[in-house]
Amino acid sequence: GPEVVTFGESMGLLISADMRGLEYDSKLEMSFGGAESNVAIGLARLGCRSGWFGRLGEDPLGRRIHKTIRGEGVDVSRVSLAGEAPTGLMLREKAFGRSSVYYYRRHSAASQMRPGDLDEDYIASAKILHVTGITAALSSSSKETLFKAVALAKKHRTKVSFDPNLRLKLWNLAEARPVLLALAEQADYFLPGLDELRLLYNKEHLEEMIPELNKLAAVKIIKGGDQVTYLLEDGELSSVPYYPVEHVVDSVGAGDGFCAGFLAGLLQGDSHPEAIRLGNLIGSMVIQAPGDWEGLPTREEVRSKLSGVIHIER
Ligand code: KDG
Repeated sequence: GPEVVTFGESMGLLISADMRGLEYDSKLEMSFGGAESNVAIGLARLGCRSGWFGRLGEDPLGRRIHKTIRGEGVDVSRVSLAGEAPTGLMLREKAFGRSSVYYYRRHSAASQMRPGDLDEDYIASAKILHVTGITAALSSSSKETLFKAVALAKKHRTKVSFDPNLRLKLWNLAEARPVLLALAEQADYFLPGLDELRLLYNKEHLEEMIPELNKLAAVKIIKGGDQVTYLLEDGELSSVPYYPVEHVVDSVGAGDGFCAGFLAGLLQGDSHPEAIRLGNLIGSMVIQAPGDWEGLPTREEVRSKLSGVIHIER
């Protein structure tokens, strides 16, 4: 089975490229997104065995998403195309240069995920379970499913990688904070953005948050520092510099690209700093192409980019 399994909601995505946005545009581009399937696709492109599962509607969007993720080499054997609810949808615009997203996902198929959907052996046989906080925001049953999946992973000593992915359009900070912190306490790898930590700990500077963060058993990897990713492990804070990016095309999905690179690094036995460096590289490459996952690089693209400096030998 897959080395890394992940699950969550993936949705159709309609994008307005018109600079005045959805209110005026008359033609939209079609794709799909989902933080967890973005990571699964990134891992597959780097040559890792990844699996993604979740509930999709028995509808054109659901079938399209299912086939595309499978076509990327991700194991989708545990995906269920449920009939009773539609696949979720997002609309995105870049009106006047600012990227905004509008969700049409309430009561979607994914929100009806329940703990009974989980395949214990599938999680038990993986090395890593990657999950994000979005799944806890969808519904009480999907939140229960997330906590159950984490419990199953810990029971079978499958490592838990947790990206809080705080989406304030889905729930408010008062609801999200206790749930995300409870998940962080159970993670082996906690992958927040610095801005997310500012909201979760209600503090401005990373130094002020260190005492709280040190209480977490997880290896803490903090994205979105000033041109660096921080590593906080056993009370030691260090940082790994970003790769310079000349032109950012689309920063959505950067965090998922980072996670894919970091997890791929772990799977090939990299040290934490080296795995973070690979995460920084993948993140820097995915934002130089449009789409949430379309720009995720293959192993070959990484190798040629680095002219053989980092070997991704499987
Ligand atoms: O990280 C990018 C994801 O957020 C995007 O692909 C869609 O999962 C998504 C969400 O809930 O915004």
